[in-house]
Amino acid sequence: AVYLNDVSRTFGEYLLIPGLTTKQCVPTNVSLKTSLVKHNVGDKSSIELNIPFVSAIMQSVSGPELAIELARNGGLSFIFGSQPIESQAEMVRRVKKFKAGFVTSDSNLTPENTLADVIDLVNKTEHSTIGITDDGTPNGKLLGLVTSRDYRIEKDDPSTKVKEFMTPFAKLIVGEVGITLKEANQIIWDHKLNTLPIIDKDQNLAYFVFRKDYDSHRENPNEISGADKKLLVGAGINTRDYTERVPALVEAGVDVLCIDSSDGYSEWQYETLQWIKKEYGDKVKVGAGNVVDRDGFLYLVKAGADFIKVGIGGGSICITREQKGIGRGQATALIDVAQARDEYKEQTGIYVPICSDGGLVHDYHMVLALAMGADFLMMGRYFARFDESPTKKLRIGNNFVKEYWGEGSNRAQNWQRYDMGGSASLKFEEGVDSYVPYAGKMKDNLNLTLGKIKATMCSCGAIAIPALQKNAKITLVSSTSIVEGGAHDVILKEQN
Ligand code: MZP
Repeated sequence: AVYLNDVSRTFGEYLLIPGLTTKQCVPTNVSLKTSLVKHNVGDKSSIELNIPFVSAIMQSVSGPELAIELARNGGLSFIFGSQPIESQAEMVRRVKKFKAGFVTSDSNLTPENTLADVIDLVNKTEHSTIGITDDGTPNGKLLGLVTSRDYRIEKDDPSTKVKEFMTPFAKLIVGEVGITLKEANQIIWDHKLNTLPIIDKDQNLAYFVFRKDYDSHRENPNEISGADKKLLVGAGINTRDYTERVPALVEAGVDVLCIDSSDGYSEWQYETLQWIKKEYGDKVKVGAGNVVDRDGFLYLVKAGADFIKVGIGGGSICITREQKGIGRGQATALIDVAQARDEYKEQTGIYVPICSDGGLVHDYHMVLALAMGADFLMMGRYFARFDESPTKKLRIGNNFVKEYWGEGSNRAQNWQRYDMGGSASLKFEEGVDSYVPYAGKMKDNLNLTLGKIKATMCSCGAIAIPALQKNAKITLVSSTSIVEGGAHDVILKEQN
């Protein structure tokens, strides 16, 4: 046997040491953008996420409702694969069909409306404008505005209206269609305008942001916000039926696939990756895993994986370590794989993103995982607690809970995830069926979590994930210093 000398450690055994917080290091300046799939060093990844969160490939987590909400918030879900091919493809289609039309405060549109509905409303409504931003949020870059037709000045028809609306502020933003809606609305408010023309010099087009009701926009310069954009969605696959499942998912419009297995260092995964790359070349992106060391990482990268998922036995519902005695502390696994990834990058000029999967309990664990080299994080328990997860909400005593079961539990019957090439059934359970405390809407929880992550990153002196990965200082903690880190030696007042 080969003995590894490093102890298997997990996130709770580490802390971050603050770096210099410069004046630019404020939470509003922090970008959580991250690469999802491999790319050449210096290039952008062809799929980027605005927040480094993906939801677990699990029946009790990643259905279409959660996928839509997470994508709208800048992350991505992998629709669970432990279901018939057609129903999984239908879930993917439901997410891709969703078009967000965010609208002025004075209309009745909801995010379910299509672009056609938005245009229809704009044409019917006097002086109404709907913005479209690149990420679906008011803070995204403005891609265009749907305005009532009269006010759109076409190339061949330079109407006098342009001149009428030309104000000093128009000059201010000539050629800057890339300002945000928030900024546009702020200019309207600051300069007490009724209308703000935005001129796209290249296109010779003028767009107008209208303030229909001055006072109602007073408090909230985000009122005109916009998006119409297809949402990103992923899907889990297995190493058994991929020749049928992958084409169906691709046909449904899936953006990225991930081979879902508790132990991904296998020839089954190698073959699956090779088949996908042979059939689709680089058009279909696929992640693989899970692995916990450099050997597993290099093997799957060689087979063509676009990202690698790290983690065995750390999931909150997972009993693989107890049942099979395999696994590795999540922090140690991540540090080892991240090192292999960095060496691979030096040797080849290719950056392969890694995903830390499972075992994240506290929000600060997420920052530690990113600092240790993860590019994005997969979570099950975290998302299972929200309204949008597909499971039942129940009342137990005075508390509300939601159901959360592992893919290795008898309930999920996902034998493919634990398949060692034998017969088609689950031999023994590797996961439990459980409850998690109900936590309300995803959006509210995400805002709090992301706020904490940004604040911690500022303490570390980093306003972007790559800078955190490069510069974070991480220390091991002793068990006595963990005690020191909580409230101690005081008598806590009772909380009502
Ligand atoms: P967590 O976020 O709940 O701690 O962990 C979620 C992860 O646990 C999943 O992404 C998956 O890798 C893993 N998982 C899912 N089901 C089981 C199981 O039944 C499991 N053992 O380990």
